[in-house]
Amino acid sequence: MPIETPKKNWWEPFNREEKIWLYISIAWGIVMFVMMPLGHFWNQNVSSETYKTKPEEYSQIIQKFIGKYQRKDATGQLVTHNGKPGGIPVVEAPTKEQGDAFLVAQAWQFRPALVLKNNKTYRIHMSSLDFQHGFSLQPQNLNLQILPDYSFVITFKPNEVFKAGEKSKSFYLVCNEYCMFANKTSGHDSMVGQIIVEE
Ligand SMILES: [Cu+2]
Repeated sequence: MPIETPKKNWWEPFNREEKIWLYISIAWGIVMFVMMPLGHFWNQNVSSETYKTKPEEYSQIIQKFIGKYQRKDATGQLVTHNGKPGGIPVVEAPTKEQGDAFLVAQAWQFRPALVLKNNKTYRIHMSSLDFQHGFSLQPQNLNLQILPDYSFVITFKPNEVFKAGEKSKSFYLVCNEYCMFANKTSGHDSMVGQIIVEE
């Protein structure tokens, strides 16, 4: 049986229910329109500080940065995220007063794992060595784009509340811009980085 043609009555006035929904959507539209400029004054916008760079140049900056700030354990061994020599280096980021921190996204990893002190301000540069990646800080839901050829700086101050006995909190970086797959063990879906906030 064919679908019946609806009764042609669009020229008739709205009924009560239609009117209510229409007013709700108009009111919501106005709320959102007002919220956007207000967000600017509430400091809800991420910084727009950007620099031109090149993958080769940024790769060298990252290497130098990791070489200078990678964490060492009590025996002087360099610390990595999984405790193995080839792991992602764990780096004690310098605060804003001490200098800039750097993060790189590359298929399919974020490097290094940054250690931040709670309630200190940091300037974190981020760039990509290949194609577009995403920076999604979980579970805080801060979402940014990481692009090659640009170094994007966020100014960032963790203000975590620690429970008694808790010394650090781990946050995950997830790539939220599809950057292809490689094989069963690495690819966009396994591209996860880490930020550690310490008291
Ligand atoms: Cu990615």
